[in-house]
Amino acid sequence: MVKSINLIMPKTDEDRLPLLAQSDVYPPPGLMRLASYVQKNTKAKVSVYSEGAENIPSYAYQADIVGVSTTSDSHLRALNHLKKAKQYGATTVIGGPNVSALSYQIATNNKFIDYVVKGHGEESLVKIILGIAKQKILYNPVDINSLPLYNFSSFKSPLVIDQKYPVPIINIEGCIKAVKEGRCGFCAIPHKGIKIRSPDKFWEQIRIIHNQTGAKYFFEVGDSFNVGNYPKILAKKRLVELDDIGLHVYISSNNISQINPDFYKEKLGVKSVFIGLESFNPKIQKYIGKSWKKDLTFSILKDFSSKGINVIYTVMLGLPGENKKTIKKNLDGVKRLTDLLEQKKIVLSIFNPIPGSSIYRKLSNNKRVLELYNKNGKDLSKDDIINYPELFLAYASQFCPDLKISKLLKYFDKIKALGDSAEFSPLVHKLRNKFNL
Ligand code: B12
Ligand code: SF4
Repeated sequence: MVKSINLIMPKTDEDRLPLLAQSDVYPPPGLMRLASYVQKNTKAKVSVYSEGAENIPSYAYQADIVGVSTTSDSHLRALNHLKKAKQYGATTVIGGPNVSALSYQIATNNKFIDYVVKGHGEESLVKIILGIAKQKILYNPVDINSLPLYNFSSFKSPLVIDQKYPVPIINIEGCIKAVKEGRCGFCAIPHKGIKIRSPDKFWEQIRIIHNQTGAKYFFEVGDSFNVGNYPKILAKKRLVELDDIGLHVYISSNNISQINPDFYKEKLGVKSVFIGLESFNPKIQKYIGKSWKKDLTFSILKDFSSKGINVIYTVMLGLPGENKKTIKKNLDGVKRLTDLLEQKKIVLSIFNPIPGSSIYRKLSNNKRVLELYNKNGKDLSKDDIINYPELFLAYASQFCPDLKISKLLKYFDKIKALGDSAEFSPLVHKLRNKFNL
């Protein structure tokens, strides 16, 4: 009998706020990749739904297998979808980034979940479908180059292509900065090393989606686009018919000196670059393992901007060692950088200690943080539902002893006001409510 598999991407939880909600509506590349692999390797019928695009219809829960993705900010919703699917009698599977460091807790606490998939889902899902999965927690890494390209035919939620927002694709896995200098302290991405899809496949993937949907603007979600000579080879292999395709890419501050904004614009059609700066304080940068050269970085970003390429950069407040002085330095840094840029797009957030990151490991071994957090039935070592605002406060009391939450929120607003469209941090409104600010 042909099995039906429904995959669901939940929205960000209600009490959190999405950072880049507009791209939430597009088919999620992780689930599209899973769907195409399953279709190639089994006879199952796969459908993908996205809660960013529609309220999940009840028929989406009525399948032989229902798989749901989870991030730290969509976990509650993910659990609710799986509960509903279980009520309809489905075999339930959870996967996604939030599983990597919490697989044991998720498997233990949620009896309505049958399988917990760590890391890549392709092989594990096929094993579940074929009935040969032996454990509740599965881990089966795959090589990105062995995976089929996908189109959006299994995406069943309404697909609206808005050329203003880039459609996500995935051709690069891993981060050049993490490989060269180690992972940033706040980063919980589990991939080791870097895997890159052949340039032919990169453009072919774009061509398939472009032909199917008319989309002309794509978001390569790989953690760093500037990997060795990849951009150069991509430019050489660019298909003539894709001349008018635009790209949005992540660039890494680690090897920014190798980037030529002219080349990115003219040869690759890059329309927008996203760079993680996080802090303008060398001491904090050192602590989180993300140091960058100010003059060089400012000058390359200015160059991008003057060529009409949109520059989006991230700033995170509340990192270890943050105090009034360091926040003021961030404010000053943002002022100086925004003055250089034509567009002033900052993704501003308050540091969210997520499981899997090295800072999380430190705080979860800190006796005082645990004393402060583990109250009212909460237990950081056992729970999969984490109260991040409470955890942030417990962490901040030990890792940022000179930081006043009222100052943090005040300066958050000041920095936010400097950007055209600085985004809201998920933690901020919770903290505001708690402190009546
Ligand atoms: C692109 C992206 C986005 C896009 C999503 C576009 C889209 N429509 O999907 C946007 C900008 C909308 C976005 C939003 C958010 N994101 Co985001 N995002 C990414 C990014 C850069 C790439 C994700 C991706 O596509 N990877 C490639 C695919 C192939 O991998 P994958 O999604 O992990 O899927 C594989 C496995 O995880 C697994 N899998 C995934 N789901 C499932 C489900 C089942 C059933 C199974 C079996 C397996 C499985 O199989 C897949 C294939 O192998 C990652 C960083 C990264 N390098 O992964 C962050 C990342 C996933 N995002 C993250 C976060 C926190 C968010 C937000 C919560 C931010 C916010 N507050 O708004 C929101 C949440 C949105 C939501 N619905 O929950 C975190 C998650 C951390 C964590 N531990 O949970 C990450 C890891 C970034 C980070 N530095 O920490 N994001
Ligand atoms: S935060 Fe970004 S730059 Fe730092 S290790 Fe993670 S993916 Fe790489």
